[in-house]
Amino acid sequence: MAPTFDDGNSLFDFVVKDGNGVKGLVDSGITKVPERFIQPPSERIEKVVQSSKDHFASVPIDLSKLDGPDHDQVVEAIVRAAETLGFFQVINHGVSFDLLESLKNAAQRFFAQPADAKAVYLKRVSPSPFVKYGTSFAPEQEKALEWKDFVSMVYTNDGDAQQHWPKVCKEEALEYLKLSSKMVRRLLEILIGNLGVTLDDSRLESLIGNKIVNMNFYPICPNPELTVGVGRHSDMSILTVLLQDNVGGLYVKLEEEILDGRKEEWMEIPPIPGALVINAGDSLQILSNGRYKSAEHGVRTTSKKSRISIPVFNLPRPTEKIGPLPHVAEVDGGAVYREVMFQEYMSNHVGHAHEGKKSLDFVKVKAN
Ligand SMILES: O=C(O)CCC(=O)C(=O)O
Repeated sequence: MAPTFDDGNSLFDFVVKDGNGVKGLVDSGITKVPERFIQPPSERIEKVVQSSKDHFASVPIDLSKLDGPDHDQVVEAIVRAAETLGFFQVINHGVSFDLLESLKNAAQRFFAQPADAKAVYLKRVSPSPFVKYGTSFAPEQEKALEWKDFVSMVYTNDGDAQQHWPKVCKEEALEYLKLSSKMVRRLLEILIGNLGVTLDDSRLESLIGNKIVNMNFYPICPNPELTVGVGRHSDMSILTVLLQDNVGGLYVKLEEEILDGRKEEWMEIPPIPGALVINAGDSLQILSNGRYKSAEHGVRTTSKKSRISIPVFNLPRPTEKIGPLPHVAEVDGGAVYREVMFQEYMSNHVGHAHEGKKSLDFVKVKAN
């Protein structure tokens, strides 16, 4: 029989503090979503549109063509996607289909473990500062919890990853991180080059040298219309790479310029076998003085099937200063963001519940 939670606190303890997660809740046999997970209507991802068949959200960019006669068109497609939607999908990205499959299986293995095996990585008890298991984004700060469990693995070096990351998924996660990093470096060079700027190797590496692999698990949800898997937010990264399974649920919010006066709309980034999803993060928006769009996105839940996604966040190193590139700010007639040390930006971002692109306000230059 499903457990009864007498009050919100015992539910919170069961899901968050004891590490049973949303998966534990669903496995216990609940038939309706507890109050604590019900999102106010303004936070639900409701007005959704399909991307048309020829839209770059659903037509992947073939990165192998960067080495052939279509090089310029591919560069243009990457730039256009980063300037408008902030999202695109890629194939021939250097991560094999087999590895992508193994990676999804590895994530399934992690979450299929009993709660006790996962709970050793809960925030306050994890044996390693590099591994954290949890649920939702900032449970203590959130009025309504997100319908998601996750494990987060920070990369420092191979030795630390081999020693500290969970055995059931570390090999696949590490390989994925390494192979996708080569592609990220190439994409970054293209995007920075398009701004008319050349950065040396060490600066480029510092901008994406802080890497985190997450594995997300979204259990089936009895009332998907009331919940979110992930609330609307933007990433702190320069670029995020994401593998999703075939369930679907990732949506990007269309920016006002695209909507042309229409009300808020969300476009699905549909699953494409073998493709990886790329999105621009806040750091890239800041660096480009707002020319590239850090995409506001979120995840819907479903009652049909659980879902897996595996993002790699390619972030600036903690002591790296991020601010608009001087050349771009000069051409644009001024910087719209102030410069900060990335760790300051990160502390502000992780200290708050998801709230769209609000984290960018932290560095926005106020108009006089
Ligand atoms: O699961 C997804 O598709 C997106 C995940 C995400 O936005 C995140 O982990 O920040």
